[in-house]
Amino acid sequence: MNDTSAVKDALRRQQIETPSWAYGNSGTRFKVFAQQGVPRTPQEKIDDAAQVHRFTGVAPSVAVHIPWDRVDDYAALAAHAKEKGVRIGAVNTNVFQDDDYKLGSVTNPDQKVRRKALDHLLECVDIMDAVGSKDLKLWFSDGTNYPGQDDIRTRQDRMAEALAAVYERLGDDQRFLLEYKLFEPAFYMTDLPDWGASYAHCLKLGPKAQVVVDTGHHAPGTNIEFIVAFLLREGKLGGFDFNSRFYADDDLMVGAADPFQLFRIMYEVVRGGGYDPETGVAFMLDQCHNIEPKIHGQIRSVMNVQEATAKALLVDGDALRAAQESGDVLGANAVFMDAYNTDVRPLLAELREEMGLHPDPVAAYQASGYFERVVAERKDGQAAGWGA
Ligand code: AOS
Ligand code: ZN
Ligand code: ZN
Repeated sequence: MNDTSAVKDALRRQQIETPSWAYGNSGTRFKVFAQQGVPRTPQEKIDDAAQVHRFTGVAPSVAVHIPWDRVDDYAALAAHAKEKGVRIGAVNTNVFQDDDYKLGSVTNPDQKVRRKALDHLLECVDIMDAVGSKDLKLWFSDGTNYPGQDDIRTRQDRMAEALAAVYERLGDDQRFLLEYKLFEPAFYMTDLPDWGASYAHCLKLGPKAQVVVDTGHHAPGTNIEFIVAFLLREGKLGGFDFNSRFYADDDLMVGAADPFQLFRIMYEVVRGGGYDPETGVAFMLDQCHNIEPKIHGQIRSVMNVQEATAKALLVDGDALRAAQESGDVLGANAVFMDAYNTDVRPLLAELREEMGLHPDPVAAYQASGYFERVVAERKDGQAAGWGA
């Protein structure tokens, strides 16, 4: 796409979901650093997410995490989001933070634990109904630490059984997004370690089961854009959990470690027809801000995704195809790199002004006084969930 106004139109339609847990205190297993002005309630996390949307114009939804965002009245929580100008997006399940899950959740050898985990997943579908969410995000920490600890194949049977039960419970306009992760917290064997395993389970279940690609969950050197291209072609790419990975699942700001990789991923999204919100590919952030300010970090992350997207949209498709078809290896690569090397910041600043926004979302947020206000108002902010 070369025409600037078409690129801007596409960018105007982009929707990037921020996670409620990005606004709470977070850290490593060594230390959670408490920050000032951090939300005390799920409602306040939504308020912060609304600020990201207010200044970027492209972050209209916020993912919730159960039980971290547990409330008595979910319909009221959805109404609160609406009042603040955003909506609740994916409902994230949590079957990893309970003593019972030491040996796994849905793959646990103990039937009672498996039942408890499944009940939680089904309860999350009830919550989806109440808040009007279409996406259930499933991530399992299940796996083993020692060879022989449990039977790998039987655990796959248990996984399949649980996924089938969740699938059955989904409404017509709901789906689940199945995440995979190479390792951590299990270190010898993970029950859903890669996209192939997630894909195979989803394929068996049907169209309401799709794969989510967390950019931090791969072995070093993995060609993530290949995975994206493959899943899109099969109609199985449900969405992304964007973040940056330096060593393992660092969950740092998307675009920080490897902006070129993010561009390559976004190019495959655009190329594969997964860009428009109607196609159902969810662009979610899965990040935490342990040492940096959180709302500011989310705004920067949204901007990083926007920049990579703008560059991907700028790839001259005709020139690229011509070079590819004539076997012009370096010509094709040059077309690709031209787009990547374009400074898209002026275009995005212009777009924001056209959208009635300040051209510099970070500066506008900092000048708004929101942070100072919440620092004064909120004492004893809530931990995001980890190490609380
Ligand atoms: C865990 O590593 C995954 O990335 C999940 O998406 C997880 O649910 C999320 O990080 C919130 O805990
Ligand atoms: Zn994730
Ligand atoms: Zn992760």
